[in-house]
Amino acid sequence: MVLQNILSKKLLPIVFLLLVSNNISAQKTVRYDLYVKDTLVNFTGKFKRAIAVNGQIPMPTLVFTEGDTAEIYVHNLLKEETSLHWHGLFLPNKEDGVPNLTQMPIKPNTTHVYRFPIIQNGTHWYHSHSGLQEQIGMYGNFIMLKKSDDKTFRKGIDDLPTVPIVLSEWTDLKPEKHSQNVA
Ligand SMILES: [Cu+2]
Repeated sequence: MVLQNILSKKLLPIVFLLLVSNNISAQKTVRYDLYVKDTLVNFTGKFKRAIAVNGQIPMPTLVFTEGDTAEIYVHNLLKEETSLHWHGLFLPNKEDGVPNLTQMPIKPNTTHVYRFPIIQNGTHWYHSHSGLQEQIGMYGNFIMLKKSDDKTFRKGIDDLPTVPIVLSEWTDLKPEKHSQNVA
């Protein structure tokens, strides 16, 4: 009798709530960990400072499907602040990655988590929004695939294998100096 009471009055609403919340969050959370670190590159015969993320330039290609939740952990291993801006994405303002405007800068040796729903599809890119870090390596592809039940999904086209390509340039000049030269 006591057990039955607990079940009916206390547990059942909880079980019901769990079922409901499970349905709401049925979509996938896709997590990436990005380690931002100083590196040296040699594209011209001289070693120059650059910034690599997970050891690579451009930064890793991030792939999601519309409807996913993006969860991106940014581990700042630099000796300076950083930030990441998701170019052309529809997202809550606080996830937009503009330091001192939509968030505080990511301080050295700290981790910041960007979390936002993917509500569009297409090939975009992401980049640092701090100083001129983008110019020395912090740019990468950001791909949002269509859902397979999307009304506009073209079988045989949207499911073809794709290879993302980033075209970029390098100068041995410090970007701060370079921008003064062209300004
Ligand atoms: Cu941008």
